[in-house]
Amino acid sequence: MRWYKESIVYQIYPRSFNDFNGDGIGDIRGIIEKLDYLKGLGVNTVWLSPIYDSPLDDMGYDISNYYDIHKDYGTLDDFKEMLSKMHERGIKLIMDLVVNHTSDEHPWFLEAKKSVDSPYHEYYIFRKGKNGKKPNNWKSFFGGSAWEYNEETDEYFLHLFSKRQPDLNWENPKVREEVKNILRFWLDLGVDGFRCDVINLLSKKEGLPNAKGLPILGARGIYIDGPKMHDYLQELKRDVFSKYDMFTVGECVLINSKTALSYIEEGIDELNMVFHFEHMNADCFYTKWLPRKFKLRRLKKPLSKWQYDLGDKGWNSLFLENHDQPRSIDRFGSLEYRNESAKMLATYIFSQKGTPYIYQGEEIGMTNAHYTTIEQYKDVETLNMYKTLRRFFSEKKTMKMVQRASRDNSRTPMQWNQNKNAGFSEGEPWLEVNPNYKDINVSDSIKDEDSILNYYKKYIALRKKHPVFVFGDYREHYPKSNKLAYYERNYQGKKLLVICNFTSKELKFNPIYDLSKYKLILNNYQEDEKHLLPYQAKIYLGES
Ligand code: TEU
Ligand code: CA
Repeated sequence: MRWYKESIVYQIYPRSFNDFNGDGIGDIRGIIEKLDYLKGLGVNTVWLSPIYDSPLDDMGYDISNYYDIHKDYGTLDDFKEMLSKMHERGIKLIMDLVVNHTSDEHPWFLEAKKSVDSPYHEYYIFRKGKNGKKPNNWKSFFGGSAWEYNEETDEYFLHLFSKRQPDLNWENPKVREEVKNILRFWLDLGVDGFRCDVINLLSKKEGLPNAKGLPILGARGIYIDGPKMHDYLQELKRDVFSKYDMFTVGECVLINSKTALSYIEEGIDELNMVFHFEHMNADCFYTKWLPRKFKLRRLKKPLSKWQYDLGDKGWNSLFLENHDQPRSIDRFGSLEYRNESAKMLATYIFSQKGTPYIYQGEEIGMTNAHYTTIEQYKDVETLNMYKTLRRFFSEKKTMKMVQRASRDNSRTPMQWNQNKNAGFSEGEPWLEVNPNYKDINVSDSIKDEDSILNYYKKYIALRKKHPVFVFGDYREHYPKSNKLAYYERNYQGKKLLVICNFTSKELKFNPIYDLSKYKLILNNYQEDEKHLLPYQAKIYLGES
């Protein structure tokens, strides 16, 4: 099964993609309307963020029915139609699998919390308090304790995310059977794989011991990459994954390449690849809420490490954006050189070895929301963090932090054209459109030869044409430079040179190879000088 290696994935955040019926919320019919757009871009796989029934406390990452579509998005019939229209166009679909936790409105949890005698009580993780305190010191990823009191049983339940997202008890074989049934249901409908939400949190260490050291970081081996992770994944593989032509990408919190290999190494194949976040610290300390200045080395170092460590043993996933991360131009590129830096960032990340993941809007260079009041934000993490930060900082300082780090930065509606609401919706959008849609939108990008979008198209076409993009091994040059990113890829006698200027100044460099023997196959400028122009990116192809 190698098709996932040749996949170019496009992530759709359905609520903000395209609204068909004018209620201000993106929907499945809206996606169907844009399939030709995706086909034209050249992507061959779509990852759809959750569209299941949900009270939307965490915008769908809190599921109340795994077998149905949220009415905001349409019906199961709409879904089937979308899937078959994707397949007709040679586009595969991977769904989001969110099974570390459910919604607190899932019928299992509604039963579970009623009584310790309920058969569903064991579906979740309930514990008595200790001496009037919470059962242990575990922290939620969204801030505060990971325990919430449940009056009916005089116990606490565990929630590693919002208190409306109780964690499932994977120790319970019934829970694992439920998950397998969910998987089979969607696979039998024809779905081609799953992006597995926070999959490395499933196993909680027996006895639920206190985490030591820093919050969350100290949870490694306790509830991050816990002791039974391999057992659970092996079981899913044995009973489900191995029976279908599909792939999985596991979202793995705080994972390093060594642990990743223990899941994805070829031959083990518990998962096909993982998302890691080490390079997301290039402009912060472990969390976006602790910012620091962007340094290129901090981006290159972890990415190169993963390239070398996975080598030909495991497969990488390549991304700079998703629905949890602010926009990459604001973080690693330049708003002043938006066009050039967006193209450069794409060239840099997607030419490494692995499967590219493009997040909606990245291909037209969308930027952060920068709302001015907290009322404009909708994301639960943002609202929680706002409250926490406000205790320590002024309104102005807090808002600055929110503007920089909020997940809503990448969740603003997709900018299709210059019409009302950027062509996203006829109604009032659920989240405000970024006013820069007059300048940044799909329709104008299609017409402009020099647009980011047209560069993406060219790039994707090249990638499909030359197998060295997919299979070539990776070797980095000038790893210590904070200005230049330069690496080569080699495969079956072909060599690619990928050269990127991460600064707003002209940059001289020694190209190492005699470039006159290479063909310049991609360049984000018309100019081709010896030195690099601001945010210039070039790819050369030659013989090894
Ligand atoms: O995110 C997991 C995750 O690690 C988040 O805590 C992430 O670090 C955070 O969003 C950064 O701000 C996944 C989903 O991608 C996210 O949207 C969900 O909220 C979360 O799981 C819970 O399901
Ligand atoms: Ca709608």
